[in-house]
Amino acid sequence: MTVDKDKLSPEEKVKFESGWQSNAFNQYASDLMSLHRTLPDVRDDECKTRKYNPVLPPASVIIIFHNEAWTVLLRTVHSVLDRSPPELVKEVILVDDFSDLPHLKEPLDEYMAKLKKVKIMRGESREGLIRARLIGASVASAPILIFLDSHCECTTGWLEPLLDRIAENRSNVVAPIIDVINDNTLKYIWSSAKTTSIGGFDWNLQFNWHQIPQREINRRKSAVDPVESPTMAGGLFGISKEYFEYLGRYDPGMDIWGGENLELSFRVWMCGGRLEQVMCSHVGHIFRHRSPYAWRTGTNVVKKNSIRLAEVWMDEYKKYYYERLNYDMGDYGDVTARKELRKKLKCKSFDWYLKNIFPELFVPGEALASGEVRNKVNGKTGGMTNLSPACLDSSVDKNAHHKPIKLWPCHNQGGNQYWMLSKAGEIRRDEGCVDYAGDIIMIYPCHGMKGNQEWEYQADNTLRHVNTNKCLTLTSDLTNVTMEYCQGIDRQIWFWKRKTNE
Ligand code: LR7
Ligand code: MN
Repeated sequence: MTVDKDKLSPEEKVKFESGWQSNAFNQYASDLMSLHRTLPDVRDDECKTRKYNPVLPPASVIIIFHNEAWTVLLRTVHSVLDRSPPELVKEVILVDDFSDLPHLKEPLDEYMAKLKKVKIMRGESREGLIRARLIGASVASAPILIFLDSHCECTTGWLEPLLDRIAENRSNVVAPIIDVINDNTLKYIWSSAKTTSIGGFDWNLQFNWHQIPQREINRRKSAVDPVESPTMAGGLFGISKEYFEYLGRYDPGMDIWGGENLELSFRVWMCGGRLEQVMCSHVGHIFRHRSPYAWRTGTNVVKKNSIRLAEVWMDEYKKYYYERLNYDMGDYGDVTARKELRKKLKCKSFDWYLKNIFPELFVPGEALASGEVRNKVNGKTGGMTNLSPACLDSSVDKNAHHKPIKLWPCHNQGGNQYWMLSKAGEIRRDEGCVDYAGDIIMIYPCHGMKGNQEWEYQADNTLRHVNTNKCLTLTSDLTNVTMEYCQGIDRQIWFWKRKTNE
């Protein structure tokens, strides 16, 4: 639905704006739409005729929320009840994570009282999504747990293929294909990219998507067979309740948001389970560009959660994440109990996981040099008038979109100044490579074919672009980087923080 804001009355315009403000999606549009709207059947044709185990175990569907919009939450619940065989949904458990919006109190209780299968749980304090899910799981009475975010819509046939995989083997942990519900129009969008991508992560410990590798394409008989996935996005998945408990649920020391998805993904694989993306199950999710609700003040919860998972699961590989943080760890609490869990379950090593489950991931250990790249000459960088040590700087987002490389005062905190020189001659961060095609020096997705992405760190500490035989050079006004013929002048001399042979 497209709402033309300019045609709204002044009062309606206020509602429209505040809907966006408090949700980071178009609540106004959602409020105009049916709670039982029809969705397209986006499944591959082959999915519509697939046969599943005739006796599937029923599920408890757990939906956690903090200050969710009324119509969006209700549509999530109705989409579960409307599009699942009734015998397969034993209950829907709503966990209110200490919301303060009034519609989520009595009005929600009253509304849900009419839906026999729906239970509402409320905590005494703000727990964050991880502990909120633990509350839901602790009261669930069905053999299968299905977790959903509170702004989802399930499509026809979403549930059976998930349950079927768990019925097949209780250690299969399954995620649907997560389609996009547009944050503005609320349109359910089907994109073929979703059916060719699976979950990964980068060394910032952020979840990302990558292409299904050839070995998985070869292994499966059909394109709609479930795909093994190194990680999952985290919000939408199914797991046997018994297996969830056996595996140690979640780390209750994780707060608010983040990290739990990789933690559970690593744990599943390393402790004998299997994580799958089920291609015949489609659930929509409203992806938003910012988080609309309050987090904790004064602590970086994502960093804390990520350090907890790195400490317990990543063995010697945790250092690649810590380098990004410049080893500024802060207080991440006590992880002894989680380490004991890993021992008790006799889980495999992270090295095994990388080699067997995610061999596509670039491992920084294979880099020749890493860390900040500092010029010999001080720069006039970052709009500062005084001269300061100048470092190569660029943000590299998940998709390695085309950002120019700039010069910025060295800040010694990793982040946008953390680079790796790969054996293939790439200057890279995650999936982004420094690329020069004769114009601006940019970040471009790494293609592994040398070409415009091949650099040589020469004995005189210059960075030579092999294709053009030019060197990365500080501009003569000391404010930017450019490419010039290599002369070994000071403006062409760069120092990497670490070299592997040191
Ligand atoms: O303090 C909180 N308490 C909550 O109950 C914070 C959040 N929540 C609820 C919230 O209302 C929502 O239902 O938790 C759910 C997830 O929060 P979102 O929707 O703000 O997060 P997200 O969709 O950006 O987050 C993704 O990554 C998270 C990492 O911790 C969780 O794993 C989310 O479940 C996950 N969402 C998905 O996997 C959907 C697909 C997104 C992708 C990729
Ligand atoms: Mn979400």
